[in-house]
Amino acid sequence: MDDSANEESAGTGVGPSMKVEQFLRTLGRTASDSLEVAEGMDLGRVSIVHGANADVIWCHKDGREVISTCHFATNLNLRPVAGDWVALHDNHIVKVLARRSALRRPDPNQRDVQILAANLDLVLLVVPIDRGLNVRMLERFAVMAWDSGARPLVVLTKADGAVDVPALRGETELSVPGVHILTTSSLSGEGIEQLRGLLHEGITAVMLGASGAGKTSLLNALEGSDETTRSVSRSGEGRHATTTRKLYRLSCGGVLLDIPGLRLLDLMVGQEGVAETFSDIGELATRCRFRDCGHRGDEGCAVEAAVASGELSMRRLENWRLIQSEMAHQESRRDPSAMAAQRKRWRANSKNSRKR
Ligand SMILES: Nc1nc2c(ncn2[C@@H]2O[C@H](COP(=O)(O)OP(=O)(O)OP(=O)(O)O)[C@@H](O)[C@H]2O)c(=O)[nH]1
Ligand SMILES: [Mg+2]
Ligand SMILES: [Zn+2]
Repeated sequence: MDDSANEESAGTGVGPSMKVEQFLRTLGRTASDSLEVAEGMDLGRVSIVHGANADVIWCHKDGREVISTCHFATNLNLRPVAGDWVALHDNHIVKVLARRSALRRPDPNQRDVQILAANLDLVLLVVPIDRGLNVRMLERFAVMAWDSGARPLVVLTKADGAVDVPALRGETELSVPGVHILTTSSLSGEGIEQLRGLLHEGITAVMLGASGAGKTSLLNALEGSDETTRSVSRSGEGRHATTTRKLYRLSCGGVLLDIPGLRLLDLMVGQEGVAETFSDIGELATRCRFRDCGHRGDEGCAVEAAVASGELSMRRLENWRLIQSEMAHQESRRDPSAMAAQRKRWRANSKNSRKR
């Protein structure tokens, strides 16, 4: 902590650095965040990145709130993304502070991963239910959310156009066990107040969902704002789809990041996220005869027995298998030793299938 802050807390009344503290809380700083910047620097939060510049929200020592367009060098410690906390000096980002959570996807062009948003507490899995529920997509979003290090929350949108909401909620519960579910409509306002209640001060949330899922509409419903939303044409090509990742400070106290819709293949899969999302399969697997059971025709497999008895749906097991193989593929692109391990697994699998 710098000296001026010490002096401030020893003094009386609300001084400038107290104001800075209050301001940082409205930017989503939590009690557990230790966000220290060097003497002479300011602490800010990235709202939006465009090219080699980022809009950063910060607060002058005198308590004035500022949004500056700041330049960052390509050799900065990390490439800033929306939600990052940064140290500023003279309209330059000098450092990106360590992230406590981050939403990632495989980089479309490179072998690396791309960070979509940083320092999150909640990942809203925004899934429309006006044309039924896309369970496959929901499960993948959940995996990605758990992997980010933040907590997932399902937001079922367009409830005004849904036929059987209780049944859809039931299906959702089975797909993402243990995750809280909200049903909303940006049209009728259903569920918006509850969502506001969850997005209070100290919470940073990001909306994860397919294009056209209703993310920007949710933001507008929460804020009474009029950010342009996608108008979906019959061909499915909507105008005004969100194209940038941007941070908004909500009147209910929280911070919300709106990001462009993702496609199925954009999704990142990691071990932990799969374990959390498919905890029911993990639980069943403890009862398989062999500890390394592949749940694919193995003897004494409790997972497949559960499918046979109707306890677990075949669809869910199939999606789990698909995600497993993609995970292996993504890992192998990043790490040559994983590639070797994967080949070993493939060989084992083909042996198993020959046995069958
Ligand atoms: N009936 C109904 N339509 C909705 C609701 N929410 C959004 N829509 C419509 O769905 C379309 C897509 O909404 P957006 O909010 O732009 O979707 P988005 O998820 O932000 O899409 P991208 O920015 O492309 O990722 C628009 O035509 C909205 O009017 C809702 O609650 N009910
Ligand atoms: Mg949008
Ligand atoms: Zn098994």
